[in-house]
Amino acid sequence: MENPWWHSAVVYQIYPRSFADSDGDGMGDLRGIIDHLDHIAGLGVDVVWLSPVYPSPQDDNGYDVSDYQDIEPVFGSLADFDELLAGVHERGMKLVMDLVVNHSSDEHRWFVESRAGRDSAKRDWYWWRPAREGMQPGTPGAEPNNWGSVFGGSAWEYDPASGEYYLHIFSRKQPDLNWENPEVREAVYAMMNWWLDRGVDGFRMDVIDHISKDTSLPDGVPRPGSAYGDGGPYWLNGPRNHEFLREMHQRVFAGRDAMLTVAEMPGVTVQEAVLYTDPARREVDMVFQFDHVWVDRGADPWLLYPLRLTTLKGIFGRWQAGLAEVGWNSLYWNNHDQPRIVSRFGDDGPRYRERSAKMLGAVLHLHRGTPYVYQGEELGMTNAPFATIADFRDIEAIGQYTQAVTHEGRAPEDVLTVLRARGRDNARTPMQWDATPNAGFTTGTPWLPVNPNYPEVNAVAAAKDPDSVYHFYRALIELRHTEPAVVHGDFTMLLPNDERLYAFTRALGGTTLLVIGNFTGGTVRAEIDDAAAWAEAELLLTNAAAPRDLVLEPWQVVVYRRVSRP
Ligand code: TEU
Repeated sequence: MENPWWHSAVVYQIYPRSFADSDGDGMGDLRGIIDHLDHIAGLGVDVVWLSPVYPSPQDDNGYDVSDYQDIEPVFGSLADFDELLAGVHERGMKLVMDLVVNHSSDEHRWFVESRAGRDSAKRDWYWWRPAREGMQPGTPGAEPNNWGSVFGGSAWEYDPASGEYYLHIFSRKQPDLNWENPEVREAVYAMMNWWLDRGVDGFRMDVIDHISKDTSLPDGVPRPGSAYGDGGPYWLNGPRNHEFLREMHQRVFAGRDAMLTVAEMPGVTVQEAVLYTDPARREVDMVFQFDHVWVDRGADPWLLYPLRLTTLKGIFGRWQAGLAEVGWNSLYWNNHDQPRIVSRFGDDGPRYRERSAKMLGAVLHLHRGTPYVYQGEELGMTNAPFATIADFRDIEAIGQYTQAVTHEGRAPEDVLTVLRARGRDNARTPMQWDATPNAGFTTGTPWLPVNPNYPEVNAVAAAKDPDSVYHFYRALIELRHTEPAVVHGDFTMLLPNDERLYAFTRALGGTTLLVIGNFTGGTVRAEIDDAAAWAEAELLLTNAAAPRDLVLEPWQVVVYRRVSRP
């Protein structure tokens, strides 16, 4: 089969709420995006992915959709959307929408109808269940099972009017849709076709490995120190998940070759990802796996575990090898749920912020797969200085804090330490456009304060400086578009036991690329096979002075190329 276009593509993610505000209400909007399309196109990316812009009560910043076929008025109108789509297409890029159909908002008319009574025609569109046998409905512990919600508290909400509970893996304002019901599936497919017919080029599919549940809804293993059990095994990659995606493919994707589907799948394994992305099975193009962003998590959710580079290399190495023959990787450090990568695995201090941001970008982008750039990553944006829990806006941070501190007796300072490092609001501070007040994001009061480092870290400054992170990302993306070994080359991990250097080769035909990233603030010599020859090879890209004898400066990355003559 011919290689699909997205094998050589790079995707840029926009979180509309935090991107650019055109009307001074403190919230980003579609016209703000339209105004800044040249910044994105200038990077050379191929695809823009928009986080949800649908009408929503914004309980989870738009991941709670109350109407799948319209635009949230705070963001604009369908006319603005069409203009944005045209602007993206004019610049030779594609536009991918977020698809949030594991759950809807509780304010969606489907749920309003479902909630109206036990005999509602849409009752079965969601997961309604009676209280645990022998228990008084609505009393503590009477929930249908012991599952905890991802955002804290029980995964069940009691509805006094009908005496039943509904399931919500995420917030109580995000009831899970019942994919067992064929009417639900048909309604979703119809909506997806409506957007594709309007001209959009694909979907990023939110928690799409949660849509099939074990319908017996058994209790989960109790979580240590928590009142709740782990429902994950019963809602992740459930028995009918592949079947549902194949059906979606038949009803929606078949015959639309120019589109892109990326399935967000927390907890997906390499083996399952091969099945989900095997083109012959006709499910999805690629998955977002989570192993590498969970690398610094451990048994205790409220402890910070330092990065072990060997573990990270083990994870990427496993994914690269597992999808080498069949299937396809996506590559990301950042999105709207992850802390900023330069603060997480790099050094966000003044001396090495830019250099380490470039190193991290290069190491990621030169793997095999489709890279994703999250807004601000191309500027080396950093985590924000959150002082107290009152500084956070994210429902996940607030919900988890309440559960840990109020219900589980954790020390507030310990919980805050983890939220400061991992909290999703780190990714959601407004995009830093220039050095004017509020970083040029808004003329009003931003919904979440701008990171105070915007006078130095901003897009205008980056555009002017040829050595900026922005121009480095541009060069990386160009390399993907011009050097076939970046797209198709075989991947070999080097130095798997080294805690300081991340090194690998990519080989295609007679061309071999060598990538070495220094993950430390010290000088390190790369002791690899054939080092003398590599030291003389063509240096394609670096973020510091050309090294001698493969001695890398702090946070340096080098990309060498050798071409053997036939
Ligand atoms: O995220 C799913 C998901 O896996 C998150 O719950 C993630 O594990 C967690 O936030 C890490 O801190 C998707 C969306 O990307 C996220 O923004 C939504 O809140 C969530 O689904 C529910 O729609």
